[in-house]
Amino acid sequence: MTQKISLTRYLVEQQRDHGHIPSQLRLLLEVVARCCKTISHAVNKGDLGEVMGSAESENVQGEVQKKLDIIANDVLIEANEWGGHLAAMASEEMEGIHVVPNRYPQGEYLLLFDPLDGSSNIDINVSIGTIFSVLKKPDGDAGVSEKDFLQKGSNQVAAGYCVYGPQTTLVLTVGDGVAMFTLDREQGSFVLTDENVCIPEDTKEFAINMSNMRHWDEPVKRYIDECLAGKTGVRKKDFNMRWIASMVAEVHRILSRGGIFMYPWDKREPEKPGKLRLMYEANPMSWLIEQAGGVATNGKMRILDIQPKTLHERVSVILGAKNEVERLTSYHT
Ligand code: P6P
Repeated sequence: MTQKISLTRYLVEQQRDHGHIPSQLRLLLEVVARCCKTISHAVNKGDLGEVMGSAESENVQGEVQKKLDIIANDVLIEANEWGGHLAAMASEEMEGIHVVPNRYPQGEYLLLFDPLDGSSNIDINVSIGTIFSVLKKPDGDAGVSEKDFLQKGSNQVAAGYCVYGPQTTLVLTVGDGVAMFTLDREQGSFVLTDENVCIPEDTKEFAINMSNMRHWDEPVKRYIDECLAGKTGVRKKDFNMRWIASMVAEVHRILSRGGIFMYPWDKREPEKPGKLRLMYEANPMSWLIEQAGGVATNGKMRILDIQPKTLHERVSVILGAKNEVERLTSYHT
């Protein structure tokens, strides 16, 4: 029987071989993984627990919060305060940063997360997930402020997500490729089930919310029209379409079998550069995609090169199969 490699063993051996996971970062990642197990347990309760439905409140984005949004956020905040590995946290569900309270030692890392992405799918039992990104606090003054978080995605030291679907799977990169860990509920631990994940450079599967077609910019309309023309058009091959309305599930599909995912800017809210958030959705997902051999742009530039101006800023996202993302990006430029 093949030996099961736990997340802890993977992180220890990765540090031994590549040196990218100092002990404080390993502690951070193991705490986040434990949070994902707790969140998975809460999500799986469904109507059998007191976790479903709206929390009758709105988040900083003006979106109605689900009870599980707040539960997931609280789990991550409470579990990451006392370890001494973090200086502060930022979340889609909180307007400002959460500085580690003075009663605990402060560490050198900054943790950003979307605690439960795709939460509109909770009530219909469709996969949702937790997305996280880790930065290092810039050297300098003892305190920590929001501006310390405003770093390019290329500065990330770790990024990942946990998808709560038929399996609960943690997907992680520290800059040496992408590894996947499936939750072994009997052992209560994440077990390595895939590493050196690789996205094919070509695909026949695209993901976009087609109901927004009339609002898209011309380059996106051209790209999608060509996909829809299939064999009869310039692409000379037929395409399949998916839209789950859960970015974590879409990215997991792409990491598992390839594809391209798009949430481009559109005319509905022209003042916004896109719908998805740069710091805790697009940046971690873009690094994972690049580490698996894919490409991630906002239509004009590499997402990881974008200099953030505000914590909750949005961005247009095109990510996945190298040749497809480069084709659509070339239509923009
Ligand atoms: P729409 C979920 O709310 C999310 O932020 C992403 O996970 C998902 O890809 C997108 O929004 C879905 O947006 O407009 O199709 O509901």
